[in-house]
Amino acid sequence: MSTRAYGVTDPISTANPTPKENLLNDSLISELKNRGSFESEQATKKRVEVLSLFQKMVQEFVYIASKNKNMSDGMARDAGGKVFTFGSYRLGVYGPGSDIDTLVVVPKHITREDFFNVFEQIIRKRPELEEIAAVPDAYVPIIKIEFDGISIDLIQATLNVPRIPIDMTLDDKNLLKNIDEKDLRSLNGTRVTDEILQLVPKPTVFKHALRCIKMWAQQRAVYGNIFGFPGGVAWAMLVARICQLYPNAVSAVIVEKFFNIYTKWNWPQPVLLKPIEDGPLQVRVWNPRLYPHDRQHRMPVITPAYPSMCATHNITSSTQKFILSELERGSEMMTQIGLGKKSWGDLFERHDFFYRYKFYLCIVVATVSTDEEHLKWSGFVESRLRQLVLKLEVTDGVELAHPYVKDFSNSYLVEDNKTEDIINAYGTLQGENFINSLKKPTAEDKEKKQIHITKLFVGLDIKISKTAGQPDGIKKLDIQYPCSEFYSLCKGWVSYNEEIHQIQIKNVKLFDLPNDVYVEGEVRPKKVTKKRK
Ligand code: 3AT
Ligand code: MN
Ligand code: MN
Repeated sequence: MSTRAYGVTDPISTANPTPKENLLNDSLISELKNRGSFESEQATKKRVEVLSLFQKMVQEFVYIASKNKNMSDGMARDAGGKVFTFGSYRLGVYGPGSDIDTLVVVPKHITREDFFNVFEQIIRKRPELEEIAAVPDAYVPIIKIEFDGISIDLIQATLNVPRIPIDMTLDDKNLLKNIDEKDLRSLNGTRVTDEILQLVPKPTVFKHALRCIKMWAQQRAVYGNIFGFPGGVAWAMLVARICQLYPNAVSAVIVEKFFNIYTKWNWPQPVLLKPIEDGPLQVRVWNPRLYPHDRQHRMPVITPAYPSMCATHNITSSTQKFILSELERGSEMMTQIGLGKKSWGDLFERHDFFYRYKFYLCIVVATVSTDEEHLKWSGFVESRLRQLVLKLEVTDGVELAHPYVKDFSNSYLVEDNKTEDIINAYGTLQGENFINSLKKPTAEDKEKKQIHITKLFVGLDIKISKTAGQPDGIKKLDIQYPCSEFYSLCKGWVSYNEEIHQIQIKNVKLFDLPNDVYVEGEVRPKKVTKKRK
C-alpha cells in the first residue's frame, strides 16, 4: 500500500480494489490491446536499443565538438552528454505509430550550431538513417528523423555546466539559471513529464488509465492543443491528479473517478499536482491573482515543473462546452459499464462531429509550391484557427463554433486547370467529382506544377432570432466580419506570398460535406423528407 502523500490535498480514498474492480480493469486492458494501443515487446526492445545507440552518438558528438574547441582528450571525454526523452514514450503511453521525443543535453561549451553541424553529420553517416529534416530556426529548434523504422524528434539543451555525467537529472531548477530561452523551452518537456511520473503513486496504474483517456479523447475528438482542446500533456496531468486522489485504485477505477470528478469540477479552479513553486528566473509563473491573462483560462491544468504554466490556455468557450458534454457522456457510460449494460467499446465509440451541425465552415488552405512550403503555411493557419473560433463565438447568432481536431490534406497536379477552380471545388460534395478527376503527383512529378491543399472544419450551432423592426424578417447571420478579420490575420504571416499561398473560407451545409470526412463504415447523414410519415 502506498503511504506517501501525493498532491495538494489528502487522498479521497485509499481503498484497495475489489474483485469486481479487478475484473473490470482486466477487461479495460484487453479492450486497449484489441484496439492496438500497445506495441509488441520486440518493437519496444528496438526503441530501447536505438536510444542506447543515440546515447553513444551523443557522447561522441560532445567529444568531437569539444576537441574542435581545442580541449584536451581527457576533458573532451569527461564533458559527457546525455539523452533524455519526453512525450508519449517517456510517459509510457506510446503505440505502434508513436515517435520518440528525445532531448539531447550537452555542457555549456557545446552550441546549437554544433548540434546542427557536428551531431547532424554523425546522424547522416548512420546506415539506419532513412529521412532527415532539420529546422534550426523553429521556436524549439529540432531535427526530425526516420531511423531504422522509428520516427525520432531530436531537440537540444545546453546547460550552464562544464560536464553532463551519465547520471545527470534535470529536476534541479537552478539548472535553468543563465541559459538561453530556446534551451529553457527544450528542457521543459522532459522536466514536466519526469515530474508527473514522480507525482503519481503507481506509475503503471497511471499509464494504463492515461491510455484509456487518450483513446477516449481521440475517438471523441477532444484531443489537440492547437485546436483548443487538451493535448497529451494536459490529459496526462488530469489523469495524474485522479491517481493522487485514489492512490490504491486500479486503472478502471481511476477512469471512472476521472469522469465523476471532472464533471463536477468547479472550473476555473486549477488542477494542480503540487503547490506552485517560485524560482530563480525572471519568468512568469502561472498566477491568476497577479496576471489578468491567467484569469481568462477556463479549465486551467498547471504543469508541475518550475516555471509552472497552464497547459490548457487554448480552451475557448465553445471547446469547453464540448469537453464538458463529453465528460458528462463519459460519466454516464461509466455508470452503465459498472452495471454491465455497456462495455468499454461504447466509451470509445467514434464522435459524430460530421453529423451534429447543420452548418459548417470549411477553411481551405492551399500552396502552389513545394510540400515543405505548404507545411509551413498550413501550419501557420492551423495555429491561428483558434482566433477565428474566438471571433465567431462573439458573433450574434453563433451559439457554438466548434473546431474539428484534425485537418485533411491532399496534393494534386495542376495541369491545365486553374488553381482557383481547384480551391473552389475542394471541401464540398459538389466539387468532389472534379477533385477526384485530378491527378496525384508521383515521385517523377517533382518538376510539374502542384497544388497542396488542406481543409479544416468548424461546426456552427446557429440560433437566429427574428428581429423586431424587420417585417417578418429573419435576421441573417453575418460572419463576414470574423472571416475577413481571419483572412487579414493569415495574410499578415511574415512569409505570406499571394502568388503561392491561398486561403478560402466556405459555408458548407451538413448534406454538402465531402465524403472523405466520413470513415469506413460510416453512412452519410440522410435528409429526412417530409413524406416519411
Ligand atoms: P505520439 O504518441 O508521439 O503521437 P505525443 O504525446 O508524444 O504523442 P508529440 O510527439 O507530437 O506527441 O509531442 C510530444 C511533446 O512535444 C508534446 C509537446 O510538449 C511537444 N510538442 C509537440 N509539438 C510541438 C510544437 N509544435 N511546438 C512545441 N512543442 C511541441
Ligand atoms: Mn511523441
Ligand atoms: Mn514528437
